[in-house]
Amino acid sequence: MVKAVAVLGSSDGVKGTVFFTQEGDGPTTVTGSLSGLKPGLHGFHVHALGDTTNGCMSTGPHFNPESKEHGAPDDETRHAGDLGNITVGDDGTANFTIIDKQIPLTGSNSVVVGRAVVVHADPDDLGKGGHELSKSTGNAGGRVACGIIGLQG
Ligand SMILES: [Cu+2]
Ligand SMILES: [Zn+2]
Repeated sequence: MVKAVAVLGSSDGVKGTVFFTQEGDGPTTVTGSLSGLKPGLHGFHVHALGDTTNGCMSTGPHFNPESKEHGAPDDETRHAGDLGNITVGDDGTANFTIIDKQIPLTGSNSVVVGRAVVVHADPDDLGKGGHELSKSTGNAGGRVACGIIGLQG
């Protein structure tokens, strides 16, 4: 079992933790607990870079090792980092579990090699919104919180 974790925070009071586990070559389970967010849907992705020198802006685009278009988690065509949306309740918290086959924790496409998770201000339209950004970012708006993914013992 390989385990990883990202600790998220932002100056606007968003904070939380996202855990990743993977058994062998099986799917990766992502378990998150976040607070301080606006109620509703928020785009949630793995971004390519573990660089927060300029806050969440410097985490780069969605992790996309196969140069595909943006999509929904269950689409054939998607970025590996496209984890869809998380749902935030009226109290500003989100507790979620995502099981996904495209974000391994080992190997050449590992998401632990210095990559980051990012929570967005707005819903991810999953590539279907018809906006000019739909096929690249899901038009999910600003980056409200992020955290670098690191190995966990
Ligand atoms: Cu994103
Ligand atoms: Zn994407």
